[in-house]
Amino acid sequence: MTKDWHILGAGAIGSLFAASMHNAGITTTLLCRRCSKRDHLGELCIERSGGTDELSLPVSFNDDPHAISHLLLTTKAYDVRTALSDIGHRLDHSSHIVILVNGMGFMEELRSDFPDFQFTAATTTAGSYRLNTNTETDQRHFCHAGNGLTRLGQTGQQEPPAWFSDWEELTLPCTWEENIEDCLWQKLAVNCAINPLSAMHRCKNGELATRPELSNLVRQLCDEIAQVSLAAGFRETSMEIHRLVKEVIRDTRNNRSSMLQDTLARRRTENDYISGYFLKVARQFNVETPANKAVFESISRLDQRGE
Ligand code: KPL
Repeated sequence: MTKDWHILGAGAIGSLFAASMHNAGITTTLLCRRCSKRDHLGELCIERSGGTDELSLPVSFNDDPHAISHLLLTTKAYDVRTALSDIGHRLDHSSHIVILVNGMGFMEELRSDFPDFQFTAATTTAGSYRLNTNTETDQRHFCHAGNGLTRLGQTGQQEPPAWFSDWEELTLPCTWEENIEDCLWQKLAVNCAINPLSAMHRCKNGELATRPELSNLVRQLCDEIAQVSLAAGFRETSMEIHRLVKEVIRDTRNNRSSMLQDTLARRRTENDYISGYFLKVARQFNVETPANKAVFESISRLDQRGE
């Protein structure tokens, strides 16, 4: 058993896992770029239907020299590379690094930047969002909206490593996946169909099913996603994408997608690592994807204007 994890990127998902690890008796330290040097504890408040968790976790600063044995990284997709290089001096080939980030494309970047490091990819359907919008303060206040399922894996590693026993103790359900690439692609595919449309139309996920003009667009996106998935060898996603997207829209009907939350907060979106990555794969296999290209370009324009 490991019992010692650092969390880099304690936003909505990172904080949820930090709280869950702490509650499971794991020594959990928040890595901090922004909080003030005077504070040595990170205050977390997580509301859920069964009650509220208020925790104070130890904080470590990126420039601290101490080695990190186990790291969970939960930043935005476009921050992954810089975030990891900021603490690169605290990691080595024996560190275990779990990357739980929306989108795809950054693992390739990390493997080329840090060829000796051991990376585990993860994807989650757990729901959490920030309740206080002032990210400049050290206070972190979130709503835990659903447990979902968190899937972890390493290409070519069928059996879970010893440290995975820590994750099995969490109240958040976690599984080790033999074929994590399929899971990552499936999540990407669902995000491609939901996130850009919900952000462009500033609507909750459920409206993508109830407004006929939007449900037609969802269908067009899914048709293209099915073709690219088949060409890229993701047969199950290709067969299931229409059903999957309908289910996620139904199950998250009252949620604002992460991309809509980013645009409402005038933050950069993860468009390049969601639809952008998808379009790259489509080009590789010479599949035409005009609907996905159009939504990618709309969100890029929003990103450029900072809207
Ligand atoms: O993962 C999501 C996101 O918002 O990024 C979905 C599944 C679309 C739920 O909102």
